[in-house]
Amino acid sequence: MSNSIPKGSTLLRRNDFLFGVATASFQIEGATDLGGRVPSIWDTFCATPGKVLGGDTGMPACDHFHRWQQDLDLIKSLGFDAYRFSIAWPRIASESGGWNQQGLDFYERLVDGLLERDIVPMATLYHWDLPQFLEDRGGWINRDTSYRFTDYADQVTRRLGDRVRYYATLNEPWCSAFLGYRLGIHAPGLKDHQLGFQAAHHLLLAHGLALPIMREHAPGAQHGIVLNFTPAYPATESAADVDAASYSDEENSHFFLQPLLTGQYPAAVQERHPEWMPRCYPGDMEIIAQHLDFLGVNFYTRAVVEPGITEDYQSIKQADVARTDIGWEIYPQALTDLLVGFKERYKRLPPIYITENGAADNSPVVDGEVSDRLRLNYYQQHLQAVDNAIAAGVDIRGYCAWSLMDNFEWAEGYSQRFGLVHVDYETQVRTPKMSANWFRDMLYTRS
Ligand code: IFM
Repeated sequence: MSNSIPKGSTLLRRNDFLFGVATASFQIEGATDLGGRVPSIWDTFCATPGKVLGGDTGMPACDHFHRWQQDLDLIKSLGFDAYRFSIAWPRIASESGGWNQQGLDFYERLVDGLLERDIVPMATLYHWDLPQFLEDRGGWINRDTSYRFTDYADQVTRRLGDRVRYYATLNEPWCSAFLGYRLGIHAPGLKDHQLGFQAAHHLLLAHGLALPIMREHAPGAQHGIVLNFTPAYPATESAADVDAASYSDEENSHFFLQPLLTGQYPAAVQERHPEWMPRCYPGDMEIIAQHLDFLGVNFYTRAVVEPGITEDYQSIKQADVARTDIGWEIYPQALTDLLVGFKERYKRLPPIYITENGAADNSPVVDGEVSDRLRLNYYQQHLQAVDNAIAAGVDIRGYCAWSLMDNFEWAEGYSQRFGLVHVDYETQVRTPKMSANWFRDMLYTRS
């Protein structure tokens, strides 16, 4: 099979460049009622009619809770160096305030299983599955949730310590805050601008409060956070479109990244929407702007925007552009531009890991094979985009494909398949796709 990443590319030449696959607890584990797990906001959201396509739920997902050993063998057989997974807070916490040892045992076995297979564990503490009992107390609108997260981070890192080599506090707080509390698209489904920004602040505060404790329990691990970015491009060169795109980036990207790296929310957002700004206590911004060992960057697509009629910006759908099956434009140059732009804007930019990148390609199994050509092309183009950013001087140290296997795609249910490995949800048979085999061949021929 052809290997379209040039042989001399930095990605393949550097043997310290980590290649991984990523997943998240609620999307793959299933077993939502086992092992002492308490309900999460996603169980509630799925049970609410009309919220998730097809009424799909976290059951059965990939039944990874029972099949994790087979899944780790799969990762090994595909030649990946690292596995980025998330820990389910609802498997660890209990409403009475105690900690569920069965949940901690599960993740301890998983981490040890990775180490036995010589796969680097990269754990995310929060990939959107807030225990429902905390949402009942206000969720991320309630400042207390940031402190409850800190307690949870304490428990996990106390148990797993340095065996996990990379810890991320949060995955994509933009989604938790804005999709969950501002736009009503994700759990818990609230729709209020101010609530969205308040949730964002409490998530970032949770991150900053937890980091010192995590470092104490896992001094040899790398500690960071994972953000998602959909950079905006102006629909035309008009000043209005350029301004709309620039403001969109301030609100959606820099509102999350800038406080982490400078201790300040972007002035453009504060000036335009003082009424949306979160309540901050003295000292919060210093807590948020802790040293980061790494920044995780999740990238899928770009947005093309113009001023909205009532909003500051609106996305417009481009005609005649390549798209993945979920409808997202394929535009790899935006990944290079984004990374180079960060290097230009932020003096304190930490080393970067691309913690998610991938495509929905719903190609079926035919005669035991999945010819996911769209996904394969997407990966080749985006690996080239990462290589170009490295050549431009950005310190990028790893790349995780999203995802190891098809899984529960949030509000889209099981309708969108992002996996390198096909999952038949009825039989739980896993079938590596053409893209998985391409990765395997590439990874095994690294110099
Ligand atoms: O499936 C999600 C993942 O949970 C977070 N990042 C984007 C992926 C694709 O939508």
